[in-house]
Amino acid sequence: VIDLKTILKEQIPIRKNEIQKIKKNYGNKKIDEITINSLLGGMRGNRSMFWRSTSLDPNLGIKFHGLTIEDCQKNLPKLPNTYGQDEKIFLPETMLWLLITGEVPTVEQAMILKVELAKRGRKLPDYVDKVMSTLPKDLHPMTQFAIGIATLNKDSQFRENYEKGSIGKADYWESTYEDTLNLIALLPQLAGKVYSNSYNNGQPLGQFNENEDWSYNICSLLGMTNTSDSMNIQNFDDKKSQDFVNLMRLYTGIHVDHEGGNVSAHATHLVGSALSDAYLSYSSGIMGLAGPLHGLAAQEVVRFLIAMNSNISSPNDKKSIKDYLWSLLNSHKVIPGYGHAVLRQTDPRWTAMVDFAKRHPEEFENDKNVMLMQNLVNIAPGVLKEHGKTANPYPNVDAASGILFYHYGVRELLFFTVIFGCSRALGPLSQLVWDRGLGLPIERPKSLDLKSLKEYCD
Ligand code: CMX
Repeated sequence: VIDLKTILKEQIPIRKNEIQKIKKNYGNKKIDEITINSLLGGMRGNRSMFWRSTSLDPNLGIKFHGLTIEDCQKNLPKLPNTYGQDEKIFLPETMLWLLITGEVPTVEQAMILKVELAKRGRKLPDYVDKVMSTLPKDLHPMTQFAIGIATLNKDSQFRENYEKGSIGKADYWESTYEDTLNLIALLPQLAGKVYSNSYNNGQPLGQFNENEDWSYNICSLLGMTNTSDSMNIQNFDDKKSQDFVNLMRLYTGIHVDHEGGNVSAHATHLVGSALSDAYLSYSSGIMGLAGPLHGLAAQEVVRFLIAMNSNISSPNDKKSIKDYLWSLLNSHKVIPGYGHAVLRQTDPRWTAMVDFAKRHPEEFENDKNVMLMQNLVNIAPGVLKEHGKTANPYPNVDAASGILFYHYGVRELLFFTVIFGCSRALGPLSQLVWDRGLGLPIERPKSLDLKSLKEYCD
């Protein structure tokens, strides 16, 4: 079978049956315990959510249906006739197939999905364009993005069918799938619209090319390719243009999901559990991604690297770097880009981004910020260990991602999170299709008021 929807149609009843059996036979089996610390500590580590596709291993990092990032780089197919294709970098389209089906697509399957997304993404509906054009240019890019996504719910097939009463519960997944694909397909257009609204007086910087892939179109709509689709605002030559598109593919391919409990994924899942459609659900995810403790971290790292570089004589001056880090820690500040709530090793997403820089030495050899980013990994973990508080002294993905985009000219730091938001759609929305397919219920944990909490304190 080569069609994603047909595969889903086959898989859903099988998996639904499996889940029903698990519920029937093991429904009362205990998985975890809730302590007062977890209740008051953001439910950290509580095993209380079902998330089908990804799981975070504290040492190996994120796994996509069991595959590490390295596995995905090896196994996800590279597609023929893809603009500037880097043999090591997979397209997010292939990852979307893996997320939804649990299987690595064939080249043919991935090609069909790529073409289908490009078809669905060719034009932003006029009413969305109009709504977004009226937004203040200085409205936060993530607010604009969330508004654009939520506005698309006018076209939600799920919402329309549900209102008409024309579908039963067993069919909910099908229109959710249509909404999901339509939404993911339109994200390059929405991101381009936000970028031109915020930074180019609303004037388009590029156009959508139906023959190209999803990440290429994000770049062309930002005006950042040297092809005829784009204004080429950075004056890229062929190589730089292709490298930037590959960086975008890499970034948007590995940020798709980080299991279910992170704020953007959880918010999408929670709102979706009320049978809100894919657009409303994911706009909530975007609102969460806009928080400084979640999606905004990459910009903090960029500010930190620039500030450090202006305070030290050279990015190779180990002693000054060490002193700078200690001055941060001594004034009770964190070292941005280091540490993680779950991971206990270097984030493999960081490794993938740094590997990109290492494979393009001529591009980055004079970039002081990238140099500093690469040198820090030999210094910061030692400092953090000596400091003695941080559970994980190693770099997370944000330590590398923002500074690479910055290098290519994305200097509008607030916009980084919009690119993150394009990528993060793929995981939580694949889950939403399965939430409907499996008929998962509305989420409704029990909360305790202070009086009830105190009753546990005797
Ligand atoms: N620099 C200095 N101190 C740090 C630190 C860092 N990079 N990371 C953790 N610590 C401190 C914590 O602030 C905490 O101190 P207190 O006990 O005084 O509150 C202590 O070490 C223990 O924290 P932890 O259990 O190691 O980490 P948490 O799970 O509480 O927090 C995180 C995780 C990411 C918020 C934290 O490591 C941090 O603030 N890092 C820097 C910011 C950053 O890089 N954020 C991006 C996160 C990327 C992602 O989530 O995907």
